[in-house]
Amino acid sequence: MSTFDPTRRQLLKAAAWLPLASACGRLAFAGDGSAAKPAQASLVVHPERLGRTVSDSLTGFSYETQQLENPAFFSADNHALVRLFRELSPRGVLRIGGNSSDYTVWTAYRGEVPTQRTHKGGPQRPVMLKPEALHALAGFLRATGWKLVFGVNLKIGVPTMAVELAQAVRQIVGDDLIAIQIGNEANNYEADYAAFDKAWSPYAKVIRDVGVPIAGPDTGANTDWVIEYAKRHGEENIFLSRHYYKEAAPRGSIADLLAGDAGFYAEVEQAMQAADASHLPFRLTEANSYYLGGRDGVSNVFASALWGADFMLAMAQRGVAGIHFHGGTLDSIEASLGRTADASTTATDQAARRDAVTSRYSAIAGDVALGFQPRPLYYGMRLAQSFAGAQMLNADLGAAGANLTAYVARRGHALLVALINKDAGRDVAVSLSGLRGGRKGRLMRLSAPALDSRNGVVFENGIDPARAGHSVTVDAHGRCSVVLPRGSAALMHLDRFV
Ligand code: BDP
Repeated sequence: MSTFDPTRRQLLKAAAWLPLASACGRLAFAGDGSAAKPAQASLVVHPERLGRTVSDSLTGFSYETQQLENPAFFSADNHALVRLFRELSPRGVLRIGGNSSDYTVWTAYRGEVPTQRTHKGGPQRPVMLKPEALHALAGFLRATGWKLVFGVNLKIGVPTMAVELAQAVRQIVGDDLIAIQIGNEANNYEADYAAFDKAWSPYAKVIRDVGVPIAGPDTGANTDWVIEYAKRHGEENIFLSRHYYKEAAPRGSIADLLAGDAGFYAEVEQAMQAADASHLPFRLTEANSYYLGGRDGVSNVFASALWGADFMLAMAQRGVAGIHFHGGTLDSIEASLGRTADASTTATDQAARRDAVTSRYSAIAGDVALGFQPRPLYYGMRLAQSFAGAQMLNADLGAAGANLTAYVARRGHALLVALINKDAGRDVAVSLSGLRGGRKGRLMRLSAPALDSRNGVVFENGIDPARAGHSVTVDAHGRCSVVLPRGSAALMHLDRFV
């Protein structure tokens, strides 16, 4: 459990609900007189209606190749970052790529490398990737237990350099490498799928010829590319991939982010048909709230935690095997966009200084010099990570008009229920039914003083789920009620459910 400044008014107000809200089976309200009556929602659990199995490696991060220019960043000696990765997931996947991967020169390559033309909005200088950075990265992976997906350059047009880099990654990182991807968001620089395929094929051939596994197409948006790629190259690949951002940063807002993205969910279902037909996992190898570096006051506040938890679980429910939240230092992201980072701050406290050197959407803030700390999004990822390896169950949610989502899964003998109240204006009382009568469990809340809070995020998960949060009991009829204050979430863990 993590607590920062639990002194603000709204948190106290939310806390006033807690003892009553977690008393499953008895629904009572501790309103302060000013709050409207909570929306009355219902969730009917159907233990027999099995959904997808959630991948063990649901949780992922994505960083720019440029981040490797400082080999001390992804290094076993970077204990604070190692700990944050390990505490998030024992089996996560780190993807290295982004715009800077298409501008990367492998310094051990002895062949000719043409000078790359720069474009407005993209990197303005090549990244010089040195072998020592890959050795340090290999140590980081061993220390965290995470695996790697690594992107090599397509745009520069030198397959011989790409294959040498791919081989070096394979040799240095060993079995911790899942796959090499070729090119980042080629939809932004190839005219159409056919042009991409033509440029990509010689790279894929030489990389596969030396026995290094590949994945792709790592397109920024086009789901039709994923489908076409699966048809043509499914058998040669370890997984299929694309990226996701809700919108460009200037168009971002808390209300927009929390509204969800039904259009994208439908696209994911199409991509999953292609993935299932090719028997391949589908990963969102780069994703976050808003591209162009994220939006201050949205991507880095508590709303992003609720969004992140909901997004991960919505994806897991549809069968997506992994979501890689893009982030890293401000300079690495700004450089990927052809901009110069302004990390200056007048703040003297360590937390604010770490925040200032970090890209706006990053789930982890900090750098090697200042150390690292979780951002709100990190806690949302943690909630969703509880579902990794579990079996999703289909449940019927009656949201009573509130912006509420719910996810149910079975893990071993336990039942997991995530309830996410993304509504900024309404508290919600959820009546759960279809549960096993008399079962006991824990309710772990994810909350913060307000949706726009940068600090003060609390997720009551603790190290031992049997003692975390508050105890709950299902009544003899298999019912139980939970009150979720507006802009908050909860994870329920019921023991001996099966
Ligand atoms: C993606 C790029 C990444 C950028 C990100 C952004 O792959 O390098 O940092 O957009 O715009 O398209 O934030």
